[in-house]
Amino acid sequence: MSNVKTTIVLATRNAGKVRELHALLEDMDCRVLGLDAFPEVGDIPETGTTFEENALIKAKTAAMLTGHIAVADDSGLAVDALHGAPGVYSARFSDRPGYPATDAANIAKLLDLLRDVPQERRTARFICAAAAATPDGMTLVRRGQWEGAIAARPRGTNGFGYDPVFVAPEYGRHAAELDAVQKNAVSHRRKAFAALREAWPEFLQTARRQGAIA
Ligand code: ITT
Repeated sequence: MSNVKTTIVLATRNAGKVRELHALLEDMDCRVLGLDAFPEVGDIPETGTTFEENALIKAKTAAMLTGHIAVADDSGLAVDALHGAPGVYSARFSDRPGYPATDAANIAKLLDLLRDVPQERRTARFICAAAAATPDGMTLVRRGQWEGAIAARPRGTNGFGYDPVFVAPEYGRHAAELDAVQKNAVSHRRKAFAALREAWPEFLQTARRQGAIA
C-alpha cells in the first residue's frame, strides 16, 4: 500500500461549498486543494440534466485538467409545489440577461412563486450528488437528500444559497440559523459525502492498482 498522501482537488468555485467540503473530507487522510491552486481550470459548463451528470462533468473535467483525483458536488433545491424546480437550475434560477443570479434574487423569486402556497404544501428537499473522478476517467457518484420546507420569510445569516428560507425539521430552525457543525450533521451534502466515503477505500485501491494515481 502506498504511503504517499493522495491529493484531492475540490472542483467547485462556490465558497460556501468549499467550507463545508473541507469539513466533510477532514478525516480522509488526503491533501485537499481548492481550484484556486489551478487557474488553468476555467468555468466548467454544467450541461447535464441530472445532479449526478453535472457532478460527474465537474469532477471529470477538473481531474483531467489537474492530473489529480477531483471531487465535486452538484446540488440544489427541489420544491414540490413547483414540480421539483429549481432543481439543477438552483444556482441560475433568477438569471436574466445582464443580471446574473444572486442568492438574494434566487430567494426573492422563490418566495414570490410560492406566495399563495400554504405552509403545509411548501415541502421541499435539498439534493446533492457527490462525485469523484481520476485523471484517466474512473468515476464514483453518490446522492444525499435533506427533507424540509420553504418558510414564508428568510431568517439567519449562516450558510449560503437558499439556507435562509429552508426550514430544517431536525432543529425547527432555518438552515441559515444553524452553525456549520449542526448543518453538516444532517445536510444533503453530508449524506452524499458519507456514502461517497464508504466506497472510497475500494475506489482508491482500484485507482492505484490501475496506476491512475500515485
Ligand atoms: P459549483 O458548480 O462551482 O460547485 P454552484 O453554486 O454553481 O458552484 P451548483 O451548480 O451545484 O453549484 O448549484 C447549487 C446551488 O443550489 C447553490 O448555488 C445554491 O443556490 C443551492 N444549494 C445547494 N446546496 C445548498 C445548501 O447547502 N444550502 C443552500 N443552498 C444550496
